[in-house]
Amino acid sequence: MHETLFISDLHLDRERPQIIELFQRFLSQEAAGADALFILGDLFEYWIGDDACAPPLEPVIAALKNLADRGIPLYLIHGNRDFLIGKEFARRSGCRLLPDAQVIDLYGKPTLIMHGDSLCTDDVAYQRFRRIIRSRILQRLLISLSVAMRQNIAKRLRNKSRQEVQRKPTEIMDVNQQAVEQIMNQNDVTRLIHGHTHRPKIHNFGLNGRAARRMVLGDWYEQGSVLRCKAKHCKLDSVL
Ligand code: LP5
Ligand code: MN
Repeated sequence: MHETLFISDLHLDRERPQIIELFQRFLSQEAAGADALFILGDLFEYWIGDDACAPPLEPVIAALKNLADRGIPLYLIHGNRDFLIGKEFARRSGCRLLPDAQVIDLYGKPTLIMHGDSLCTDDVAYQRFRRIIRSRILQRLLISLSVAMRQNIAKRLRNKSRQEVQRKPTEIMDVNQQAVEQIMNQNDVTRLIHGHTHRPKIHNFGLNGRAARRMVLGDWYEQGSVLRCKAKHCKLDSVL
């Protein structure tokens, strides 16, 4: 059974051990038979550096490594919560880090994969924040701080973000269709897979006279969302 799996927005956190367990089961049962597994960002609730992995998350790294050692290719894109995942995590988990906006060959069909946050261009305040927080110089500075200081900053940012998200109109927190079409054109693709918005759906639309498709992954707060792609078609599903 040739199948490639896509997941995102698991937001793994020590406070939700049942989702950590669900993910471990997914890795050992479903992903073990896949051609590849792509994790499109926000695997973790937040990540403040590879040197500060909380012990309850260690088994996740071991489970990923186990899968990689069994020959299943694992790929990871950063999300807006875990963009500080680095080379050490990649080495220990056996995941290959991909840049945001990567074209992959999905059974012969060029497919663009992203986290999706960069497509939410109507959320101007977030895009401004993103440019700053994702700058290399700031990241290098953040990573040089003590774990306690980083924890503190992450907590403040989460609190601020929670307040902001509550007050923002929900429409501006979805992707902007023009931004979608622009990046698809730039990469010459008619298929896009992303997460971030937690609005699982397959959108069909026309792009320069061709049929295009945007497949949006859901989150793992209540249950696991997975996109299963075979050579002929992709299906949005829940994990078993
Ligand atoms: O995360 P989510 O989905 O709830 O909301 C996002 C956008 N918010 C974010 C911020 C993250 O949640 C913050 C957590 C990151 C922790 C990672 C490690 C931190 C590194 C530092 C430690 C070393 O991404 C949210 C979007 C929403 O998606 C929908 O797309 O709207 O955007 C915001 O809320 C951003 C605000 O609009 C602007 C925030 C300005 C913050 C100013 C700094 C405050 C003071 C910080 C103290 C140092
Ligand atoms: Mn996200």
